[in-house]
Amino acid sequence: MEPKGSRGGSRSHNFLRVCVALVTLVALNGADAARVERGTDARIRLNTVGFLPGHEKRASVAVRFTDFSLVDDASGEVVFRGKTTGPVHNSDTDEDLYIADFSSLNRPGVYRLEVAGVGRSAPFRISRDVYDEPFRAAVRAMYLWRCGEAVSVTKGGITYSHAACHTEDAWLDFIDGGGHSRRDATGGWHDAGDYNKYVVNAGVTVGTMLLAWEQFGTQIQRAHLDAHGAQDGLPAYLGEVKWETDWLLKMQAADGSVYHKVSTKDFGPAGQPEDEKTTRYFTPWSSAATADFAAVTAMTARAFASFDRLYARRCLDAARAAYDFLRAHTESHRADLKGFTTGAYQTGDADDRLWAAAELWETTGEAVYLKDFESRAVAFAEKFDLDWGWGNVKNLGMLTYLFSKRAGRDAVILRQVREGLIATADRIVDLRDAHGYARPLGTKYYWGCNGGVANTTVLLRSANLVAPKREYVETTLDAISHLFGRNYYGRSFLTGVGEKPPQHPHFRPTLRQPGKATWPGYLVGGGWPRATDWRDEDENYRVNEVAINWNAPLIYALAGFIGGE
Ligand code: 9MR
Ligand code: ZN
Repeated sequence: MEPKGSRGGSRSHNFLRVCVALVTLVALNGADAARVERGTDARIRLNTVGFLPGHEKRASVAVRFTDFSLVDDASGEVVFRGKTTGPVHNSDTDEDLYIADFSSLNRPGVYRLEVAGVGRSAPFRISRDVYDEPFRAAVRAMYLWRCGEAVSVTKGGITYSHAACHTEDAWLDFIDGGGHSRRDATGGWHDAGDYNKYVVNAGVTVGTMLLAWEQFGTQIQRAHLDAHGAQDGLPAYLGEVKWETDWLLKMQAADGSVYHKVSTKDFGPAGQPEDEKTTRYFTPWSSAATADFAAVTAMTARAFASFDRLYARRCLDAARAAYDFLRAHTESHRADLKGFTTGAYQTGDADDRLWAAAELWETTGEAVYLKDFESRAVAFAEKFDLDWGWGNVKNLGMLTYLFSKRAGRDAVILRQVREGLIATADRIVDLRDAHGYARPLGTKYYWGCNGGVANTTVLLRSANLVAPKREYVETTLDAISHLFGRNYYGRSFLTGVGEKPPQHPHFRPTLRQPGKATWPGYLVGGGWPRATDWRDEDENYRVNEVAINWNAPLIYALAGFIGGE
């Protein structure tokens, strides 16, 4: 037990501590001994990155206890004492969790939570800029995902880099009339742990990042991002997005349709992307890809209008062409992916078409798009889905409609959309309240559900814009906290960030290469089908892969808090 108020302690205290430690070590098994050695107890689970002054701060402890204290990590001074509440029974992890609330501790510093008789947490910070570096890391990871050019980042004396890769993208063999010829589709980001490039997933990723720009552009401008994307007065953040939208523009066929993906036939081996020399092909178009393309190029036109008018015009022309193609092809058309075993990203297009109509209307103000959006919107009984992602982008369309400053919206639909958002955000808050780790997605686990947790923040922050409520912001912070360590594992799910982050993500630059440093800034998919199924193993792509569409909502979540805002 720590003497209160001093960690250095007197000599007799130190002697006592050594005795206690020895006795404990003898009594514990190997794993527990490792825990004692590390000085932290894995049963005390909290956001290991830290907290913002003026916001809620909680930990979940998987052992019965009542008294806890917060200790300044440098001085050993006890700065806060409290009693836990609970237990909350978590059905997904089958645990009784005791909740330690230290929300009123706001003084900036580095602290640990100590529980008498149990141990202490990992160190964490309280500071206004606590999420700035994780934000930069997550955006930097997008840069390192770049295909088609050499990238390099040096952090903490370690260089993460690859040479220009996939410079032959891509071959037209699977496109009618393409023959064995090439058409330029270099650039863009690799999708995930694999190096292929998929339009549907690019769409939701760019859409989420541009929404972050629309809502939190001021904060993002203050983030001091690396300069990789900066060019001709373009903010670095938009420069990074442009790396992807430049590629997307190359994915559109002359008739306005959009090829579904650029991919090898089968997933490639581990290794650097420049060493993957297998032929990569365009696959035929899909209506979902075409609609997502229309949506994000229309959004891009808005975001770039004041920086690069010509580019904005080019994006809008491309969006219109995609939309016109879809008007002439009304069926939901899946891509013909025969011959490919890589990512499918096949999805019905009703939500994608709705999104495209919303973005085109918002960018142009033209009634035809508004009419199309509204007739599609009434067909959705639920205006928002709490759990969404690449296969369901309806929320993005609904949000654009709701936030529009344009005149002409149907008052009834508008009210339904507004109420739908608020009801959905309230449900997310309720799920958070019922969960022992305050997980806003409740007890739902699936492939990439860490991205799903991050996605809830888009609805929460958006609800907060139309009907401000403290819980919406606090629940957003709970989502971040969950991903940064207030979870069953007591570990951060973002590589290189926080306590015991994943060391072995499913990510080809490091896959099966023990000893190679883990690339920082990547959110892993998370455990499923059970909450307890996450493993930090690089072969386990079902739970430990990384992906652009999971990083994007984390970028969104963090963007809103840059500089403590
Ligand atoms: O994120 C995708 C998940 O929703 C699907 O269930 C899964 C299986 O189809 O695929 C995931 O996406 C992967 C994609 O197909 C290929 N690149 C890696 C993606 C993340 O695992
Ligand atoms: Zn590449």
